[in-house]
Amino acid sequence: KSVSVIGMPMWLGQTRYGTNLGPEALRRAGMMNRLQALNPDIIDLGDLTLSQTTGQGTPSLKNLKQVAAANVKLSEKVAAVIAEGRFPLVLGGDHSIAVGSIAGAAKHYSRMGVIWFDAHADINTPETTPSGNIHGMPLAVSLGLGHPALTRIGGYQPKIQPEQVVFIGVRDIDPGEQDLIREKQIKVFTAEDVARRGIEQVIEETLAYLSRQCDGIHLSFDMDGIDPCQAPGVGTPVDNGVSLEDSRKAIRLLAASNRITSCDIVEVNPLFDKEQTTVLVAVELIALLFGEAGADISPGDKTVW
Ligand code: DIR
Ligand code: MN
Ligand code: MN
Ligand code: MN
Repeated sequence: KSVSVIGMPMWLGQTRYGTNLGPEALRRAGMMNRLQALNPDIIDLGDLTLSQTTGQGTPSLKNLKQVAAANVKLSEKVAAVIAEGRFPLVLGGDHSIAVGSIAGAAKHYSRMGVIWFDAHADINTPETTPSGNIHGMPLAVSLGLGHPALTRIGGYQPKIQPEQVVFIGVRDIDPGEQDLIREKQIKVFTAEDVARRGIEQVIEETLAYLSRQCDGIHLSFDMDGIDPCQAPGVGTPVDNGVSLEDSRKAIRLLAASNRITSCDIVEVNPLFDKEQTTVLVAVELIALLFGEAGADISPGDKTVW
């Protein structure tokens, strides 16, 4: 598989400076050498140039103008990478960048599925948001809900349908988000579901659920889905997350399925990290996604870990 890495040094989708330093921190931790040892056809396109100046939004859509402009750029880049037959790996940055990733990727598929690995549901709208932070809205935007400057990126909307979405690891859902998830009947595996039922079964059910109609699957992986004891370098940690071991297995199983067609790794904040823990976990998970020690593991095989 040919892979193009795109850095998105974005932090204006929330209010804590530092997620913009994520892509560079992953590179400094040796990500590209590790990936190129697995596959020489993994190239780094570098970071997109993004505004780092706050302002130009409203209380319910902070920094709207900058976030929208960044996602227009990213959607074009992701679309171009896929048009070349390559796999886009987008390094965040906060989770607002999923707006552009999904806008760019979804146009290549008739029904693209989305796996949303996260402590949060990120399905707020300007009407339901408790924070005004756009990183809490990208899934709603992709479903066509929210400000047109975001929902119309790429010239079409919605990008995906609710039945093409699966949440994994969620455990901090706002009331308005809960209403929308119920109304749209979106498939949810909470962190507790993962602990109780086992990650193998959760991934198997996720893939079976999306297999019904999806011709591509975007994995949007928020590092705060992992338990903060094991991945502390995030802006909004939530206790009782998916264990690191289960997170590794999830990625290995998804890699082995060969169904993932694009991916974001988001919300690494090196300024809140403890001795590079989270950065190194992110690098490891990315390496697993591209086949490091485990690409040949089939979903039924539970003995190898
Ligand atoms: C909260 C926190 N649901 C909000 N969201 C996220 O502000 O909308 N934190 N995504 O990482
Ligand atoms: Mn998120
Ligand atoms: Mn989150
Ligand atoms: Mn904990």
